[in-house]
Amino acid sequence: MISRRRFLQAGGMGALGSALTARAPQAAAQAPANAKGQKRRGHVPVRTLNGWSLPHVMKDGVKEFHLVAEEFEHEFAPGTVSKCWGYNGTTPGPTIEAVEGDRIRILVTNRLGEHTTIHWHGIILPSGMDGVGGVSQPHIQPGETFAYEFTLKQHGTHMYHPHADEMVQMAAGMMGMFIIHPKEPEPVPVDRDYCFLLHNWAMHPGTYRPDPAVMVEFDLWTFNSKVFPAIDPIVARSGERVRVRMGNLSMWNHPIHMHGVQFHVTGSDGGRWPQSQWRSEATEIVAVGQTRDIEFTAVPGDWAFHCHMAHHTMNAMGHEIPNPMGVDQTGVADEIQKMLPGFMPMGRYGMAEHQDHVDAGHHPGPRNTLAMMVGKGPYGNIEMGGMFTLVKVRDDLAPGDYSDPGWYKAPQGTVAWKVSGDPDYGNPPRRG
Ligand SMILES: [Cu+2]
Repeated sequence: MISRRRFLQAGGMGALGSALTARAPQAAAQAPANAKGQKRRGHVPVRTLNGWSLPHVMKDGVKEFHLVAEEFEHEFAPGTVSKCWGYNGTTPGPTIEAVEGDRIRILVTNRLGEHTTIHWHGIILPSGMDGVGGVSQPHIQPGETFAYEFTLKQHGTHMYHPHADEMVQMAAGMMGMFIIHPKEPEPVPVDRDYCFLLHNWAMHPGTYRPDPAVMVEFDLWTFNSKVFPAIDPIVARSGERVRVRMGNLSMWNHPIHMHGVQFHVTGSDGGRWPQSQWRSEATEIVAVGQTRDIEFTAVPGDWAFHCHMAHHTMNAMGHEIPNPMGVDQTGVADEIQKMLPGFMPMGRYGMAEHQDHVDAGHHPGPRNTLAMMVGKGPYGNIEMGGMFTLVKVRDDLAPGDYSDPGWYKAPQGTVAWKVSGDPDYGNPPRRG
């Protein structure tokens, strides 16, 4: 109950928190209350950023899902489309949601030009249902439909992906999340439950298909196959308890960083951890093949939420360019302009000017290729791309409202202000 009271107080609801604490632990164990003191049974459905959950049908007490592996056109953000592979028309495929103890059947139809399988990553099941082509089953040939059927014996944040020509099929976008809710209500319930997958893509500038042979120099870094500014915001009402579940099926580890709070790392493939194992962090590495759940109490504002690898918050860029930092290019620019009339020298003082040049049309760039840094906020260019979104928390948001509330209006006196325009202002100490 201690941490429960702490989170309610952090949300400015101290009085309510004390009242709840006083109201006997056994009631809480039966039907946990949420931040607004309402009793709740069962779980909150997960909210897949830019995605969806797969509906099922009940057949003889079995929850039956149907995934279709296929190719389609996918948009990473307005301005870049690609032929991708995924499930049921989307990358990532739809999130599968079920409850611990469920018997489930998943039909998998292969509409690709080559064979496939699906591996249920982190899920405890019979060996023959594990989906490793050639080991646990024959491959699913083009046109065939296979059934996987097993009983869910655990809860947690899991994933699914092919285990056949993996390098190609995952590079093309085949993956999804598999969320198993616990059978019993959670002792510390959450009000909002988000999930997404981390991935990387070798979408070389000017091309329309991911290159599966690339191992290091990727061009696009995505949350659920979208890049900033096309990634949905994580929206919450002040004081709500928010969980964000992340899975990584890319080829890099991603230190995911959130501004404005110390979140708790509360779970993984191993389910929700005992509260004694929760850790306070500001950045959590989600390693390749891992899942991590973080939870926090929503604090009003617009808060950046991103991978902390700086290149992973950029869109397509040339990786093998000479370093122009500190180089006076004025003489050279005249010469180059004779051959390339649109050429503009850039990067002497840094790269922030890149966004202004692109916005002004000076750098049209290759076809079907997003600018490296994009986005406009209330105070100017955001200069981000890739794995970046915002946590948007407002006092007046209705419970269950996930729509983008626009930009935060900071209370007067709470925004950093300009003191001087003189570079020699003041007397800052310098060592030595
Ligand atoms: Cu990263």
